Amino acid sequence: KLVVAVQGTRKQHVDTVGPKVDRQKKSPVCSYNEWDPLDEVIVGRPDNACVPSLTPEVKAISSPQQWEFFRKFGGQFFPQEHLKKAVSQIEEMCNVLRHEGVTVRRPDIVDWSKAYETPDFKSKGMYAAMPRDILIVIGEEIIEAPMAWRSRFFEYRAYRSLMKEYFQAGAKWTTAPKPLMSDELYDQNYPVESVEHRYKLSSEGRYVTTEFEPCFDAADFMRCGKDIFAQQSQVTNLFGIEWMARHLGPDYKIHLLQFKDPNAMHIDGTFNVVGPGLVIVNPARPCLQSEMFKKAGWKLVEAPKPMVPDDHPLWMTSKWLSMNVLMLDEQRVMVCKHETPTIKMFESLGIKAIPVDIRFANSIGGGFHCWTTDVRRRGVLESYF
Ligand code: ABU
Repeated sequence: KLVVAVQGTRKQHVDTVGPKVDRQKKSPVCSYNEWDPLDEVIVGRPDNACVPSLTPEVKAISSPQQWEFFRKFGGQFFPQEHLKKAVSQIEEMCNVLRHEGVTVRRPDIVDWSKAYETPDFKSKGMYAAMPRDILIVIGEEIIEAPMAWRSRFFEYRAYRSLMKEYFQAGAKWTTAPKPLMSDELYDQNYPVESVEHRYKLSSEGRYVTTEFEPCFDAADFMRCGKDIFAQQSQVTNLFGIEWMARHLGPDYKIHLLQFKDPNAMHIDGTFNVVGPGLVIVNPARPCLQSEMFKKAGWKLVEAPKPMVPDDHPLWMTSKWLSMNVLMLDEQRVMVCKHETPTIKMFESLGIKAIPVDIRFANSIGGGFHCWTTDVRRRGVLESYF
């Protein structure tokens, strides 16, 4: 007999090493794509969100006009009045999800203003607002991503209570290799002064993150059953995509997509798959492989121009959050209540819009897709491509 320590007990004798779960019961974690009927979702928290410092990786995704904000507020909380409004908007979003029959789970509240130091760097935290960046569910497995920002090094701590609970109930729980985030991970001389130069660099596959060690944000992957679409970006390197491909093995095929996007960070404001063979594409960030989808019979629909006014602060993102929607199933989409053209576009596709207002929450970096990680959708592994 093997002897293992089981959580919450002294040593126990068991016949085999393995999870103490009822194997007849279904895993609480299970999702294969972005549109099957949603049963359970994690919604992020704006609480205690802090502004990251203006490090090379932050500079690479923000416009020079925003740098003064990061210089002034880096390491401090986002403006408190703004955060209060974000908290109440996200509470309302959770209520709407519950009303639509979805179980809502939340990360723990953490003080992100605490300074920390590893052998390689010093930083403060950022937030647990965007679970889509750190967690991805593929089948019955939930994977914690090896994110590239130093301010996000300890973000996983806010999700540990949930991860332990899902694991104990039968989910497969993986943390990808944690990056050191030493200086070698970042191109210290990444030229961010001109947008034109950034276009050139990204077309050559050069981003601020080097290939020193694997890193990725989970939001750079878009799940469509056996096919998963990924982009290299300012936070996701080829080493990280290779790790994911080998980790998932032959049941899944990862397709590397390229877009004309000088600030690439997260595929879900660029190429959002909302149904089998149905993609909302960003007209400002053309996909170099769009022919491949057309040949496969997929429908590519251009997102309408975003409606967000110029004076509304969007500190870490573009206006294209308008297309960063969350599918509740193939017929229902959670979409910004002010984005009338986007609502009309979905209605013309026969998809009912569930309008919600999270504009103040958008300001700290994400739309409905970013603010969530779907934990369980009712569906099976299929091929759509
Ligand atoms: N995950 C947020 C993406 C936002 C943008 O593409 O601008």
